[in-house]
Amino acid sequence: MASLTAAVAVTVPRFQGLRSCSSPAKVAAAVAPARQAASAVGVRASLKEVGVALAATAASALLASGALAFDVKLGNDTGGLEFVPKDFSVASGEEIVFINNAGYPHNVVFDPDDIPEGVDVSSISMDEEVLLNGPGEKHSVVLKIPGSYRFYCSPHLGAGMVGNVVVK
Ligand SMILES: [Cu+2]
Repeated sequence: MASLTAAVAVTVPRFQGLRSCSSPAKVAAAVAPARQAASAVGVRASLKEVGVALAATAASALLASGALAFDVKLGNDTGGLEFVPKDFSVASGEEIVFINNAGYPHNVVFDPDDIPEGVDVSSISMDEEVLLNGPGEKHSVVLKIPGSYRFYCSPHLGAGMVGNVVVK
């Protein structure tokens, strides 16, 4: 019992940066751009189209260069609520593709308090309320600044669906 309590105390607070409000001004600054985007459905739709176009362009470039993306499954093959893999490293600039696999809906939210300095979290993170609902739906991200990045699935944070990527 004591060890269980200790484990919870160590892991849970890492992802409560937005909720604990130890620095309300900082949190507001981090959240505001995402909220503005979420309120404008038209903007969201067109951004999505741009994203698809960019992804297609990136795919062509990757095919041409022979580079491969790093794939991460959302949900394991038996429906378990976890990223597979959940701890991994990539090269700076390597594309990471999170792919809905099982146990969805999922999403991929980077913890603004646990990414390298200088990274704009809104440029790499999904909004907390946006979900990948269908099989094979994806969230792609390219991380360029070296360091450690924590991320989680907001619907399944309580179930421990968290991960960490180190960019080298
Ligand atoms: Cu999830």
